[in-house]
Amino acid sequence: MPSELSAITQKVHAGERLSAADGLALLRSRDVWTIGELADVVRRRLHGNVTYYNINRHLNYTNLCALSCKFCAFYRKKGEEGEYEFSVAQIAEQARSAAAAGATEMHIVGGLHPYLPFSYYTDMLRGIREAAPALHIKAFTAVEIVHLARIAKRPKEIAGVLADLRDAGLGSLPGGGAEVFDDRVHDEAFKGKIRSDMWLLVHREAHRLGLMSNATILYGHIESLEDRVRHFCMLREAQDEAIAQNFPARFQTVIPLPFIPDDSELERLPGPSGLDDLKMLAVSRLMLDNFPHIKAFWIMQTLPLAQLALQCGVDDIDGTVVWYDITKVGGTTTHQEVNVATLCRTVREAGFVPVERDTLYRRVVREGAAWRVEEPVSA
Ligand code: V47
Repeated sequence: MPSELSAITQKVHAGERLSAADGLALLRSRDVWTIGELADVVRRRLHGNVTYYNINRHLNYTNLCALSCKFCAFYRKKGEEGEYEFSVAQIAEQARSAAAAGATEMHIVGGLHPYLPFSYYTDMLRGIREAAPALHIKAFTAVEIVHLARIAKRPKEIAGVLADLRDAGLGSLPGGGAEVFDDRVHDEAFKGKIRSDMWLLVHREAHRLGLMSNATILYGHIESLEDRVRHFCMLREAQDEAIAQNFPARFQTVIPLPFIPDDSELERLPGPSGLDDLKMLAVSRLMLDNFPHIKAFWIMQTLPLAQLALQCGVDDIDGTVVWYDITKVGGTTTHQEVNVATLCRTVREAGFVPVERDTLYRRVVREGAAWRVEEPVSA
């Protein structure tokens, strides 16, 4: 084994926290098998041989966006070909059909729409609640929450706006919009978006209110390895704080997102390689020792690579998805679906036991068309 990883190996086996320097050494190393094995040690300590999946639906309610992030191929401007926004009735109908097909979660995010009023968002949540009462609504990235606070004319009241959304039916926050917590990268690739301090503040307020959330890191574009490590450390500190303050909720999962260059302003870049993907998932597991779960989002990593990632620290393969517009197969295809049988086969082939979870990582038990949840299956 290369000596550079020996000290880290000892720390992992002793259950010690890795430093930023360790994180950088891991990301710089080409020894992906050792890194994967170490991450597997941690994931088995936490989850044994279980791998989680869920039956969900993604919904991107509009692609109209006030921002023009260079890495993003999803946004459209008013009047541009392909722009859309769904009505509350259309969204409620999608929720009804998702619930009828057995989904337990609806994951909803969209662009920062320049004209829709705040009531559209609360009506959307209430509409889904009415159409599909059992469906968990995981919606709105921190960037959207800040946008909603602005259009509600309460820009300083993030907690109040989150409470209104929660009262209308919001169940948790997804992890999107974090990108990479670095001001240089921010100003170059997603200027106009909130910075790391606001992203973390929104999640802190959510946790204080009892709303669980996730976190992402978008890698493989113009960020450095040091930026990635700093991002991990900032997330880890934020979770330490949520734990120390005994907030009623905290981060559940980190989802490393490989940059997909197609059709974006940064499409000259190659995007990360498969080895980089595996390493990022494994290093996420190793660095984020206070995050219960590491999720591979097969839409972005592809299902075959997500399967391999299960042996490199990943314990969650996300869901059936069905429709996804933010990154598209071949630049155009929004129908991106995998059925439960395929998800389970993928997990079993990798040597793990598939367990259906709900958004809060409770085991889902199905009896015919009905489902219920059991006690939490993990910390
Ligand atoms: O916020 C945008 C990213 C995110 C690109 O919380 C891109 O469970 C790669 O956050 N290449 C949305 N990524 C996805 C997301 C997510 C996915 C699955 C589960 C969860 C969860 C969250 O996708 C955006 C942005 O960071 N993104 N464009 C791109 N070209």
